[in-house]
Amino acid sequence: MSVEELKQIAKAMVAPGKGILAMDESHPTCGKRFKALGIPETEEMRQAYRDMLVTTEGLSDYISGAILFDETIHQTLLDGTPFPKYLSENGIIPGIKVDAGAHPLAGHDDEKVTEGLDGLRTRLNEYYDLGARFSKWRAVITIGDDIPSWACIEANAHALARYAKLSQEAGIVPIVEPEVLMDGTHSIERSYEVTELAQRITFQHLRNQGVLMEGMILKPSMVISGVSASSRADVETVARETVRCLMNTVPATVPGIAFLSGGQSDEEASSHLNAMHNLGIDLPWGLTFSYGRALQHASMTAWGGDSANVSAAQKVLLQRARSNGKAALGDYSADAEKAA
Ligand code: 5MM
Repeated sequence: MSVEELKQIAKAMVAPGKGILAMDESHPTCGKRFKALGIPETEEMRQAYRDMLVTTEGLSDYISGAILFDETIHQTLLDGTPFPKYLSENGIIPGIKVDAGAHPLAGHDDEKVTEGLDGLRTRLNEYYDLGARFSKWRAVITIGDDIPSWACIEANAHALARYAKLSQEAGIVPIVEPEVLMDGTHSIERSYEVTELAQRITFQHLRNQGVLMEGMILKPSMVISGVSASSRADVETVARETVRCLMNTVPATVPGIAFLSGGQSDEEASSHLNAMHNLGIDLPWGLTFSYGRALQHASMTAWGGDSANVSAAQKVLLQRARSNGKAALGDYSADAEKAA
């Protein structure tokens, strides 16, 4: 695949008013979400659930791409159509999570490094043949009294850069996801400090490995107060600080930035993105969403593992996708969503 094709795919992933559906939960994460709703944690249920998500009529009006898990990219829909084939025939670019999860970082209690580089070149070529045109790798950075350590930031940035270059070599657009967790009591100022550092060092490593800026997407967390902080910054402040951070770290040649929701409520995730588009700042890159929970949670709850609820659950998913699509244009209103 040519550089031009990588650029085109990256651009299509962040087309105006569209974002990415993160439906790449590993078995433990998917199991946790199913268990909380009393849904059996089986392969058949994961297939039925993800079939429900992707067959939502009109989804491609707001969703440009879907990130799949290894199991899903090898699975078929209930009617026998392979997931990647169905997605691309229905206007949604298939993507794939390629990391092997965050594991304890040696010598650094409470910190993690994402693994999965061994054999990655071969896996990427296989995923390309299965139809994947973008990939995703998530690094996890925790804020605490004495963390993150330099070792954690460096190790994760290096792995992200190696992964990104391997993806581009395989003709696949990498989504680079350095997630700074919301867990904790930290202030928004501390969130800014850590997020800016993580992004800055990640881009240093991306450049060191020769990653093509025009052929990648950044998937960051927002600059936001810790979920257990005694007082939490308001929507306007989160939007302003997040954009200020990105302006300081992300080259203007990167075509797009697609946020994770990270445990924010549905309304918060949409309101923050919406506010970023109403700051009166001319943004050099596309700015959109790549939400997992903030797109899926309400829909999964409505579905509850019962095929009788498919159409109700799809309605909920479409509403969340539409709201976030509007937020990506600065046109979202929480009140209008409630009324709908
Ligand atoms: C959908 O969840 C993704 C996979 O997580 P695990 O590897 O832990 O199972 C996750 O990477 C997700 O893509 C991002 O965190 C964004 O999801 P949220 O829910 O934070 O928007």
